[in-house]
Amino acid sequence: MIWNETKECMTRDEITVLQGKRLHRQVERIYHNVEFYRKKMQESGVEPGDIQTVEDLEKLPFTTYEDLRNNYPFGLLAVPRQEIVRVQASSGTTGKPKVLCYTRRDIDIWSECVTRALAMAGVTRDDIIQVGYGYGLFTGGLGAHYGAENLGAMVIPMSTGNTKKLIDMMIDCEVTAIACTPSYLLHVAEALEKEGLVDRIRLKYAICGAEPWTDAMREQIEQRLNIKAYDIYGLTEIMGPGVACDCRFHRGLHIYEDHFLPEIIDPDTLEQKPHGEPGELCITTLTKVGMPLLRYRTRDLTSLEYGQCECGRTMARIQRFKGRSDDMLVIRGVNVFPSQVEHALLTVAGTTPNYFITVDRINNNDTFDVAIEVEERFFSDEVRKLEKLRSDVENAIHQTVGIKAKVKLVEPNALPHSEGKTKHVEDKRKLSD
Ligand code: DLL
Repeated sequence: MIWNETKECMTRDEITVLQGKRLHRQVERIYHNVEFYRKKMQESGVEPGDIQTVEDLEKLPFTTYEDLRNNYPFGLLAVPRQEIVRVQASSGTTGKPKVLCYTRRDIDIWSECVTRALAMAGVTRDDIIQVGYGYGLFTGGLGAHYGAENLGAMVIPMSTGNTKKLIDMMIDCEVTAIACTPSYLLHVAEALEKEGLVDRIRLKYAICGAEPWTDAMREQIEQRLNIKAYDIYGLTEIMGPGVACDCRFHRGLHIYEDHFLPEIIDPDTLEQKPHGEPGELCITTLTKVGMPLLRYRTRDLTSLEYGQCECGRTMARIQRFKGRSDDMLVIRGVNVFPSQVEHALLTVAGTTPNYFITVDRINNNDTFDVAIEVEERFFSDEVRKLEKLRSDVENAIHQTVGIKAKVKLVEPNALPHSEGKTKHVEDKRKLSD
């Protein structure tokens, strides 16, 4: 099945009734099949029968990424392992990744959600789409790929890392749509401009996500490439890309409420916030079979708009993201936790745990700078040793985090120290304007 207009335009009452039914069924299944949730519900005296409507959501326990890590890799499965046909993963704060397992049906629903998102952007089976998200454990590549195939479009699985080839094929195959991170698309725009090739492309749409971006960035992409650009949101734990996407009015990202039950909570008190108020987005998966999650704390800070959109869709809209309630940074589309840098430093002798990360966006590219205090002796020894240490640190960070940092080694006490919680990060990007 492709775009389901009926579902996307249900009345609020119809959505609420459908969500209540699916929530009830999901909680029954989870209670009987996932020990982690059964124990949590028993601890708070909640029985599956207590959950009949969306109003009962508050009685259910939250799920955090620590819970996922503690149950790595298959502890939260709600089906026998033989029913799982795919695993995807995303980096966690330290060590083990967060793993997500899909049944065949989960993959079908994921594809359908991405198909809806592409259709919302105007992509049809007549389009030729390049997928420029990474393929592999990251959900971007395969998620966009299956959604576009399900739509019936012609898919070119470019993945990341070869801009020249991407541009060549974009021109030769007369590509009309692209799915990639917004910062990468700006990089592509720059390369096209440099080679004087902008007039040679046939691109009409871009579906960009995986990292925070601004309306200004969207307008720049649209103007420089003469296309329409759309925002797509998602996270590995819930599914991958396609949890929500914006329409041509760009008044927030429509979340597919028939599959995902969103709520906004206060990240400190964990109380639910009234409709429209800002806080942390939590999502309960209503139809996921393999690894369903209850009240998953995304850590993404936003608010939800429930009024009908000008496009006619009634599904709630996620408003501009205001950042995150934890210390995760999304740099060039990659999730980075400062503690990963700390772990990388532990593997290199001569470094200290005193580091400072600065993230900025210069010419639409994210910069990732890390300053690290190293032992005094490196400054009295030959320069060669300092340079070797710098390159070891760069490699260790690259291996742990997955992207390259620009590393600067400094003398002991050169970085700001504090008695209380030391600040390790400055994010200079203005992403919430
Ligand atoms: O980034 C899935 C994805 C792939 C989404 C391709 C869109 C396109 P993770 O690697 O698990 O999954 O990272 C999820 O990235 O909690 C947000 O903080 C951030 N994020 C994802 N999409 C957006 C967006 C994929 N459109 C984390 N705007 C999320 C802002 C986004 N932040």
